[in-house]
Amino acid sequence: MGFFKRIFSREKKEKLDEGLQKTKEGVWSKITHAVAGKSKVDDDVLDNLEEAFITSDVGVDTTLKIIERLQERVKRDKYVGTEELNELIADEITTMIEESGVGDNEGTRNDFEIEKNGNPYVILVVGVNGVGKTTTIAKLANQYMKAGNSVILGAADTFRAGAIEQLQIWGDRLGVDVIKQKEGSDPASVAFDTVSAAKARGIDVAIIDTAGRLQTKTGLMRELTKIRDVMRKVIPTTPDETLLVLDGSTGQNAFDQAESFIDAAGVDCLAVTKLDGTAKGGVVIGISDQFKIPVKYIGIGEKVDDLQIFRPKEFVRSLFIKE
Ligand SMILES: Nc1nc2c(ncn2[C@@H]2O[C@H](COP(=O)(O)OP(=O)(O)OP(=O)(O)O)[C@@H](O)[C@H]2O)c(=O)[nH]1
Ligand SMILES: [Mg+2]
Repeated sequence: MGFFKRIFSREKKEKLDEGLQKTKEGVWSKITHAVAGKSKVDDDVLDNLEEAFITSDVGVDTTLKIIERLQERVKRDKYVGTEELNELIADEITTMIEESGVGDNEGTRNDFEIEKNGNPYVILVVGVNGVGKTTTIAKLANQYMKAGNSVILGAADTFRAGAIEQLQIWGDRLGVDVIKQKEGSDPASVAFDTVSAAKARGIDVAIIDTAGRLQTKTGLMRELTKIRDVMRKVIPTTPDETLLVLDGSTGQNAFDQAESFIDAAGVDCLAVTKLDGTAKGGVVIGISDQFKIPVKYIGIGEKVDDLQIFRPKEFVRSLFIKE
């Protein structure tokens, strides 16, 4: 058991390292630049680091918090050599995220295991256009199935042409049923059908796709409330998760989206996608620190296996520590 777990973890770590490659390269070169010619962490180094974090999309507020923590640490430890800096940074950022009380998915939940109580575990997936909602749904379905759960999908993006078919293709590929109606039909009605079908068939997990919507369109944000209200006619406590998907490669835009959706749509947790192929992965650190809801999943590629549970320590070490 322990042996397999170790192998699995190593595989996951390799995938994470690979997915974060571009962000890592950016972060390393900026840190190397920040400490150039210095043997000791002093105010100059900290100033340069501040700039390095801000330009790595960590965000101003979170950067200032990190610098403050590093300052205190340097004061406490008296002499801190620049060769220890990366360890120190990784340490302080991990602790900061863990102290925020929302980032620690470790221990609080096992990978894709759910408590079975007779009702399906329902996930409502929301976000702006093109962030990776539908792909994330396929990835989640895949992982939940691998963990031994039955899954059903709901095609409540009835708005975009081809959206229902896109989900159906994933459904066929994964071997899961997709509940759907005609294009243009009421998304709340599809959500209702999906939760009803999941309950009637004794399915473990129901994941509902929704149309991309801009956080600035109040009518569309209200539609999400309606979808939830209608689902609750089947199971009053549903959905178990309203998952907001954010495109990590958009950096600061992802922040703005999170802010508005959390206010308007009762979001419970976040998925940050497309962390592969971008140097803006630092955004996950800022998002974990700034919002009171957790980043639960990260997307590091287009394939069904390219999704991981976000674990602050692993993530931060992957970014800052060369191993
Ligand atoms: N590289 C990479 N690409 C991703 C990731 N997640 C999604 N994508 C790609 O992003 C594009 C959009 O993904 P969708 O899942 O269709 O996004 P969506 O939010 O459902 O889009 P709409 O339904 O149009 O709002 C696709 O080309 C996906 O393959 C990821 O983690 N990494
Ligand atoms: Mg979609």
